[in-house]
Amino acid sequence: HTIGLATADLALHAPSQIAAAIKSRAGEKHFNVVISMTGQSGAAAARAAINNLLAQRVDGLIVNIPLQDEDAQSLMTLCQEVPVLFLDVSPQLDANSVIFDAGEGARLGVAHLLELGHREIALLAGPQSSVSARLRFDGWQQTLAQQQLRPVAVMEGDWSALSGYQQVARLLNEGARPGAILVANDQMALGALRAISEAGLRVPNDISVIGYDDTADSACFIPPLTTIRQDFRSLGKNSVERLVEMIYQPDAPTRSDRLPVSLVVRKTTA
Ligand code: IPT
Repeated sequence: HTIGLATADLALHAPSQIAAAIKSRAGEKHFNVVISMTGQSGAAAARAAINNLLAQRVDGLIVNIPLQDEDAQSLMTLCQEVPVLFLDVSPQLDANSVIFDAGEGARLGVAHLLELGHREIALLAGPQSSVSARLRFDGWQQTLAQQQLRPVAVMEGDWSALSGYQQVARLLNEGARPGAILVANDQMALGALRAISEAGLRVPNDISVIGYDDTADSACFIPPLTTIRQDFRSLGKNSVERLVEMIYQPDAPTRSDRLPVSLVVRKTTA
């Protein structure tokens, strides 16, 4: 039996760790995994990746590419009888999915900063073409609004460390001095740490930083990163088990499973 994994850019840390976790759980269940990766965002690239896997006659598909509801719907039609499980879609979508709770992750990050007494908070969001980036951003804004707070600055990167570096370097060059920055992933947080250090400022004494993902390297950043943990091994395990169920019980009802996230406090917040 073969599972097809259609994935976002594997040069990014989170998708590569998710792919590794899927591969490892599939191996235990004696399933092969074939991978089709897209470097671009958008439905056309996702469609090409999925067509490529269908041509290899996979028994089921896991799709870890950010998709709008209507794009995910039309891709399900494309797959016909082959079961599809989505990992990066909105929780409202009527489809089989296993997704992390983005609202909860956003709330945990803001709550941690508020407890430390921060009020001047800047946001560094992921690319707004990504569903998860938008859900995290909306969650930050809503949680701040509940305290009658608004972000002191809003930035957007492309998930890469370099984009985080550039965005935060520009903010600091303009003279802004937020007390804390909420960052939508750990790679951009790594770039943010470099920009803050080059501006002659200290983390966390001058500026606190919170990441998102808790990818394997984040505990080794300087200083070790406070972040929102998404347990990618658990996502890999859950998604393979769900897909195998779907392959053997094609008539089971459609379900969206939510995986919890948690705050990991290290040394970048005070
Ligand atoms: C999401 C990561 O949090 C982010 O860092 C980036 O790598 C993105 O994937 C790439 O699409 S995790 C996803 C399962 C929501």
